[in-house]
Order: sequence, then structure tokens, then C-alpha cells
Amino acid sequence: MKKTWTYDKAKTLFDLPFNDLLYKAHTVYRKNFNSNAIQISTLLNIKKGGCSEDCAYCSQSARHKGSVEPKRRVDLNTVREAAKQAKLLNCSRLCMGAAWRSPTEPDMDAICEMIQIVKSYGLESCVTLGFLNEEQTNKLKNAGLDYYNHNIETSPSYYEKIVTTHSFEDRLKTLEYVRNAGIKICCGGILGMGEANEDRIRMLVVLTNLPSHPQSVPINKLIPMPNTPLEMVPEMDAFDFIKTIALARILLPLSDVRLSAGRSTMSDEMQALCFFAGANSIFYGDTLLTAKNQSMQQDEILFNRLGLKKR
Ligand code: SAM
Ligand code: DTB
Ligand code: SF4
Repeated sequence: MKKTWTYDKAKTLFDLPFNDLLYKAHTVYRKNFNSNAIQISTLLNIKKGGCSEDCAYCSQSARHKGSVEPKRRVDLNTVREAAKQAKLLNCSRLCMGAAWRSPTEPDMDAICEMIQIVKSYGLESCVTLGFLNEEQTNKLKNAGLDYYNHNIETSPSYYEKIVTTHSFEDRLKTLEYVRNAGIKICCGGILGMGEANEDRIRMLVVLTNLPSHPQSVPINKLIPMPNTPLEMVPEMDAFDFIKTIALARILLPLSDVRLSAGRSTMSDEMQALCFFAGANSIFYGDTLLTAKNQSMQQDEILFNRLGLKKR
């Protein structure tokens, strides 16, 4: 039975001394997973830039002057090449991201073909396309989609300060369609957008109290992208980041918790503490969607030094 978490209970955990919180989180981690094995996903941007939404962190919003140059949707060959490469690099999942508020019908047909290509390489498929309706969700399920990524980003109240073109509730609605269609959910957020620890805790409380836990929970650290409203936000405290990962592990004991965007500005020691606290998944590859990732070479060195294996 899934445990119900209140904000107060979660905050009591978050406020424990650092060692006590990490010990608890690592105990939960070890009970449920091989704590030396990391799930590896790779990213492909299938439609860059030109998005109608105004998400303050995003380099792909057409509303931030000077953000990335928009490109057309990529062709199927680009997906084939990315899938081949992901397989060669021992990744288990390819995640395809599009800078859309929501996909059109011709987009949907192309996406279904892309999913089938990814599956034909023996990889798990994940897409993130913005808002979906029920019909679109069922179409993705029939194409064989494994995961849909749709993040809640932050607490409900802080969300309004970050995005004005859609609401937190809109995001929950798409998550409901995805869950009802039987597609696994990848849902997390971004830390370091100027929010308080209270918002970080509230975001995790929303995730743990969904009708079922998201199977995958990406925790991104803001990459302050040039020409976005968040470009100058001060760097968040590293210990608060690690504590949020630990809380995610305790509140979502069976979910994969992904140490997502922002690793290229984290020290090896900070990443190691996140892995100890229960992060068990990463994005691998030299680029994310538009930003730089920690290089694959650095990841190989880090994994060797920490005795971590790809799962
Ligand atoms: N348009 C879709 C949507 O909004 O759901 C998918 C694409 S969006 C780029 C995928 C996720 O990347 C976002 O939900 C956000 O969590 C993360 N992200 C985007 N820009 C980021 C940044 N500058 N730093 C950290 N994470 C970021
Ligand atoms: C997620 O939570 N993080 C990934 C993936 N889902 C699609 C994307 C990170 C994007 C980082 C900023 C960029 O590359 O523009
Ligand atoms: Fe568009 Fe998604 Fe970026 Fe928001 S996060 S601007 S919806 S691509």
C-alpha cells in the first residue's frame, strides 16, 4: 500500500541533520535497488525552439528574445542514427523531446514511427511533447511508447511565477491521461529557480500523492540559459540539492530518481553524494536538449572511480 505523505511529515525528514537524512534515504535505496547500478537514458531533441509557452527557465521558448534558433522536426533517419548510437553506448532508453505546447496530428504520426524505430533497436522509448488529449495518449500507447515525460517542475504556488501560459492543473490533466492509458510516467522538476526549500518539499509531496508514483522522477538543476528570465538566478545550495534527492528517494521508494540536467556544473563529490542519497539514473551524452551535459568521457571516469555500473 502506498503511504500518504503530508507536507509536515516530509519537512520533518528534510530538516533532520544531513547525516541522519542521508542514512535514512540510503537505507530505503539499498532495500529496493542495487545501489551500485545506474539506469542510463540518452536524449534527442526532435524539434528545437520556437515554443509558444513562456517557461522562464527554457531556452526553447519563442517568447524569450534571443533564445535558440528554431528548427524543423527531425527526420526518421536522425532518430535511427540516435537509436543506433544509444544502443552502442549501452543506454537502456532514448528520450525524444519536442519544444511544443502540444503536438499536431501530422506530428503524432511521425512520433509513432519514431517510437517504433527506437523499439526496433531494443531500447525503451520515452517522449516529451507537451500537453496531450486522451486520443493522442492512446495513439502513443498503441505505437508501443514506454514512458511519457511531463514535469510538474516545482510547487503549485511557485509554478505561477515560472509559467503564465498554462497552469499546474493543465500538467496534472495530461499526467492523468498518460496514467489511464497505461504508459509509464516520467515526472519531476527543476531545483534552483529561486524557489524555497518549502517549494521543493511541496513538489515532492505532490508527486508522492499522485494516484500512483511516477516510475521515473527527473530532478534537474537549473541550467541558467542565456536570454531567459532566469539567466541570473543565484546558484542554489549544494546540500539543499542533495537533501532534496534524499527526500525524493524516501517519498518515492521504488521510482528511478534521475540526476538530470545540471551535472556539468556539479563537482564529482556532489554527484557521488546524490548517488549515495538514492539517485539511480542519469542522462548520458555530451548534449541535453540545447545545453551541454557532463561529457561521456567524464562520466566513464566518474563511474569507474565510484564503482558504478550501467544497468
Ligand atoms: N515541451 C515539453 C514540456 O514542457 O513538457 C518538453 C520539453 S522540456 C524542454 C523538458 C524538461 O526539461 C522541462 O520540463 C524541464 O524540467 C527541463 N528543462 C528545460 N530547460 C531547463 C533548464 N534550463 N535547466 C534545467 N532543466 C530544464
Ligand atoms: C527532463 O526532466 N530533463 C531533460 C528531459 N526531461 C527532457 C531535459 C533537460 C533539458 C536541459 C536544458 C536544455 O538542454 O535546454
Ligand atoms: Fe515549451 Fe516545454 Fe520549453 Fe515550456 S519547457 S517553453 S512548454 S519546450
